Amino acid sequence: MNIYLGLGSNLGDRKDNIRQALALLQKAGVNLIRVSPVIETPALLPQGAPWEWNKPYLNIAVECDTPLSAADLLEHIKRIQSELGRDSQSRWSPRPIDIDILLWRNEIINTDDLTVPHKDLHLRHFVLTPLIALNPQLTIPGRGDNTVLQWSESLPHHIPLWMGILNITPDSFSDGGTNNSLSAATASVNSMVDWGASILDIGGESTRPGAETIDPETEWQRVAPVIDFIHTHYREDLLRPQISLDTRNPAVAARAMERGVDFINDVGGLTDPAMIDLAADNSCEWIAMHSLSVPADPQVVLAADADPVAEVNDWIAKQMEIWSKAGVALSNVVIDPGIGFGKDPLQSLKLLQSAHTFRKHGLRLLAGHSRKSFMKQFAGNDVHERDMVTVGSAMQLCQQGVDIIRVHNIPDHTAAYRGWAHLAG
Ligand code: A4P
Ligand code: MG
Repeated sequence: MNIYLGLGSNLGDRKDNIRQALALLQKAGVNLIRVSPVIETPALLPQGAPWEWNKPYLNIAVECDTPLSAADLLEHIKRIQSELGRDSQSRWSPRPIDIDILLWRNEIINTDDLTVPHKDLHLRHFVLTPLIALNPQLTIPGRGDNTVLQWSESLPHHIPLWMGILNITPDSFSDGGTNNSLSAATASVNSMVDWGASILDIGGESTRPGAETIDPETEWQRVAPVIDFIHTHYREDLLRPQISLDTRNPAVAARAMERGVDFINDVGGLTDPAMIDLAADNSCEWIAMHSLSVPADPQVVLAADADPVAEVNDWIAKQMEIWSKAGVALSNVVIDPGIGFGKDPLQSLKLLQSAHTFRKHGLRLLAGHSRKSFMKQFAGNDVHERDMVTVGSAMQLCQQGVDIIRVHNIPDHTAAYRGWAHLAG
């Protein structure tokens, strides 16, 4: 096990403070292995704090290594915090930067200056969400066998990561031309990141009911420029967004991994043997979606009297055995129950209502319910209305502990979440 640090900022240019702190840690001899997505969370405040302190934090976790001792690293941390303007001595007052040592390999450290593992990490959403994104199966030395994912289940809700949907299909853009599509896509990338998306899900093949299948080369030509744009634009940024490629095609997935994507969002459910081989041979993360047919075929659905929750749970258990045998690291797999893929609207609704049950397998969970037809009896086709229904459902999914929520409209979700989270505790 490596070393894990937690960084938080709720004063000034919060993202830039975290970037600067990471750069200064590197200069001090810390080798950054992986940086988690950035999350925004309400401030955890001491009793009786002035109301002006209630400023949301940005938090991340980093996996790293260093030849420094823990005591020496703490000295560097104190120096870096003061270099970045941390001066107040008041406990938990707003700060440009806070750096905590969360985990130090498998060690337990208890000195006057240092308590590692950090004393409250198993109780804090804003630490658990970034750690789960790095490795959901991390355990906390001295606290038994529970993984960070299991610790998060004991809390009343879980902070999700927002995944923004970016469809690079001809009918997604009214003007349709290649250059216009790329400039529209790159503008969407930048605004989604600014609004708080951690992951961008790029899709070159439509899987909606009635969609035509396309050849792998056409699919690749659609998505590659957007992947390249994100790489170029965020090359120097330690807080870059993660890239997910929405594909069920092994040839496209392989090319995307060579280009450097973080996730393959496989609507084929990681069932194609060629996909399983790729997942076993790479450290890329994999979203495995349950489906009965892709593109979604309204005629191919679970039996009317089937229990969709039991069906998906059985499928997950069966697939986990197959993946393990094939050498896929289960900590890299994220489960998606596949809303609308082989389920009628009521079955899809049932899956969303019971989403938390899928997390019992120890894997992360993604929900992709945005604007889908499960809402057709209680929402019209107007995009704004569908977005509002999507937002309302998403807040309940936060309550259930869903790890990644895949949506079209990022600003509506991050704003609604900010309100919901301040009351959720
Ligand atoms: N110390 C002991 N153990 C550690 C450790 N594992 N890592 C000592 C770092 N330092 C450790 O810490 C005070 C002293 O704790 C250090 O000098 C060191 O000797 P500090 O960072 O200077 O002060 P602090 O942060 O005000 O106190 P503390 O107890 O570390 O608080 P936390 O746990 O850092 O909580 N809300 C949100 N949403 N997000 C946040 O990140 N952070 C805090 C601070 C409160 N609310 C928050 C967040
Ligand atoms: Mg601290």
